[in-house]
This record gives sequence, C-alpha cells and structure tokens, in this order.
Amino acid sequence: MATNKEAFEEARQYIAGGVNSPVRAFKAVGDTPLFFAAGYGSRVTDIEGHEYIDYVGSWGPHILGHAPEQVLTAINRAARASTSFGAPTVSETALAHLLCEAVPGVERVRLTNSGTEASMSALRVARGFTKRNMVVKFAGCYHGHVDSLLVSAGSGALTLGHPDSAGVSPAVAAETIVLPFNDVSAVEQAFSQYGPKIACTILEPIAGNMGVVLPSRGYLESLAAITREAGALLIFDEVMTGFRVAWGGAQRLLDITADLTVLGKVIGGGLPLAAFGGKAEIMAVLAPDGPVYQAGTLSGNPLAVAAGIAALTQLKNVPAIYRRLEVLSARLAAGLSEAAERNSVPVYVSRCGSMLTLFFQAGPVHDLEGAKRSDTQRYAKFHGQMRSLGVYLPPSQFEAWFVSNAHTFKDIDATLSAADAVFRQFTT
Ligand code: HOZ
Repeated sequence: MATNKEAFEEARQYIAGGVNSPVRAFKAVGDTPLFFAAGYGSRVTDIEGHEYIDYVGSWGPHILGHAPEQVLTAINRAARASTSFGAPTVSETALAHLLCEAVPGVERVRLTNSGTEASMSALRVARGFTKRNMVVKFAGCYHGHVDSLLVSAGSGALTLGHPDSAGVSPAVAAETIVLPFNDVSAVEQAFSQYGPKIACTILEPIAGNMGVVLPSRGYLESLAAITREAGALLIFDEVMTGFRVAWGGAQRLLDITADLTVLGKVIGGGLPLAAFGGKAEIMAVLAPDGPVYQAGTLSGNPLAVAAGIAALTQLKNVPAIYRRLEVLSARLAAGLSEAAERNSVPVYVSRCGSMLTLFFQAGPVHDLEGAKRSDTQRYAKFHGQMRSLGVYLPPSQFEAWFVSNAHTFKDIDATLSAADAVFRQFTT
C-alpha cells in the first residue's frame, strides 16, 4: 500500500500539480496532501489507514456527514434507472421546486454541475438582463474560477498567492470593480462613478473564502439599496452558505433577498451539482425563452439530483438538524477560544452556524485585509499537529471549517483536547 507521499509523487506524474483543484495540494501548510480511501459519518480514513475527525466535509457539501444512508440509497436507485439521459426528468423539477420554495427571491432555477458554472451563468444573465457589462465584487470573495471573478479572489487563489490569476485577459478584468468587504462608502463611491455601467454586485453574503467573515449590521441592506437604485442586480453567492447556515441559506437567516442566487455544495448531497436562480422575469432571459445562452450535457444529472433531493429532504423534514449543528458548532467555537486563551495564543474565531474559521490573530476580522493579518505560519503548524492528533482541517488559514450532523459531542471534545495540546506547545 502506497503512503500519502508516494501517492502524491505518482499523481504528479499524470495530473497537473498532482491535484484536481489547487487548494488540495497542502502547499499553504507546507506539506503534501492526504489521499483518502474512505469516509463515514464524521470520519475520514487515508490510504495509510489513519482515521481523522473531518472538518473539511468535502469543502461544505457533507452537512449530513460522509455517506449518509438516505443519500446512498437515492443514488443507487437513480443509477439503476440510467446515470444520464441528457433530457428532462421529473426529479429535476422536484429539486427545482425545493429550491424555489426554500430560497427567498428564487422563482426559477437552472441546474449546473459546479458552482463555477453557476456563478459564471448568473453573471451572464445579469449582463443580458441589464444590458450592461461591469461587475462589482469584493476582495476575498470567491465565486469559482470564472475569468471576470478571478480578481482579488479568495479560496485557493488567495491561499496560493494568485488572487489575480494569470490567463485572465486585462480587458475582462477591467470590467470588474473590486471593493473591500463591509465598506459601504466604497460601494457608494463605485456606484457614483460607474453606476449606469454596472450590471450587478456579486458577493458571498457571509464570506467563507477568506475564512469566515460576517457582514456588519446593515451592510447587506445598504448594498442592496445602492445596487438596485442604480438599476443593477444583486447576486448572492450562496454556494457555501446555501442550506448550510439555515434552511434556505443566508437569505432566510438574515431576512434579505437577492435578485439572483448561486447555490452549490449542500444542494448536491456530495455529488457535482450547483444551481443559479432568481426572479422569473430575470431568468426569462435564458435560452430557449430568451437570448442568453447557457447549457450542459450533464446538467441536472439524475444521480446528483437524487442525492440533492435526498439531502435536502432530510434537512427539511428534520429541522432539529440545524439546531443541533448550532449547538455543536457553538461548543467548538467557544472551546477553541477558551483553549487558546488558557494558553495565551491570540486567536479570533469567526462563525456562522456550522461554518467557522479560527484566525491566528486577535481579530476582529471584517475584510480581506483583516484576514491577511493572521499568522499563517502558525496556522500551518496547527494544521499539521492537529492532523497528527487525528483531526483533519482545511489546509489553509483562509477557508471555513464545516461541522456536520454526523459529528458527535465526543468528536467536538476530542477536537478541543487536541487543540488545547497544540496551543500548549506553542507557548512552551
Ligand atoms: N470552493 C471551495 C472552498 N473554498 C474550494 C474547493 C476547491 O477549490 O477545490
């Protein structure tokens, strides 16, 4: 049986950089990636046979933990009736119905395979609808690897030091206005200068890709008002927050409605599925009804749709899941802060529901500049030592940890004991 290091060496012979998505490469924590063999509930096992309590959760989809029975059964049943038709199925309508019912402002959706496709398409819809080209985004927010949004981007682009990706043409980047998160006056200024040219404002209403950063009180409302007053559309990227922070996502939790919403992760139950949606009038610009083209051979794939319906049905039917996630996550966040304080390690824990980030700095963190003040070397050490104590965390300071309903109080307490032991080493 190969070790993780050997598997990575071999992968590098055939896969660019050895990984199919850069954040997996562990570069930011100065190590080589784990190769996983299995996951069940809150645990994952690597090919060396080490088991870990998992807080990556495939970067968010696994709100019910790994391999939940209902989801497996649904996938199995769907697969036996063919893995793809490239034609409509009634299951797609059922999933779309669930999404429209749950997310405020979503009256029509389109299913895609990835969050990147969904945000790229939402942008195209916004441009097609408003007949304008400029886009406002926020430093540290990440919306997948869409050309015009890979400017001051978060997630792996931030982690690996390429927030403005090579290969994005300057002409495309020039249509993107990048502003600091949580700064209303910057938005006012941008709109007073470019208002009539701006098609949309896109953001993660609760940012997760520069680490978890919460919107200040009234910020989203001001943003919505300024955007709409200029005749532009407000797009919420809820790939991370959708059905994660609450049933119906950040819009339900914060009582605010976007014009277009991008969804992913949880809605696919761990399979490749994402969506974008919004008011019927806006979505009507899409072909075949309208002139904005968007398509995909595997869009609305039966397996992914079945997994998504199974996961969402569980979340809908058992609202206690969100309450339990809140209790588990609050205990984790408070325990991390207490353990750090006991050991005189400055940290700031930022959390919304079951997504959180442990920033290695005193905080608070309101934006990308604030997030970047974290001690990333210390995070790298913490990550490695937690791993050796059986806890798998995102391999970057600038990502969210995800708690799932499969985590137990015992998992949380074991994680806190491990963190306490690591913090102690930092000070001795
Ligand atoms: N969107 C995920 C969270 N930042 C990262 C997934 C990836 O880039 O592979």
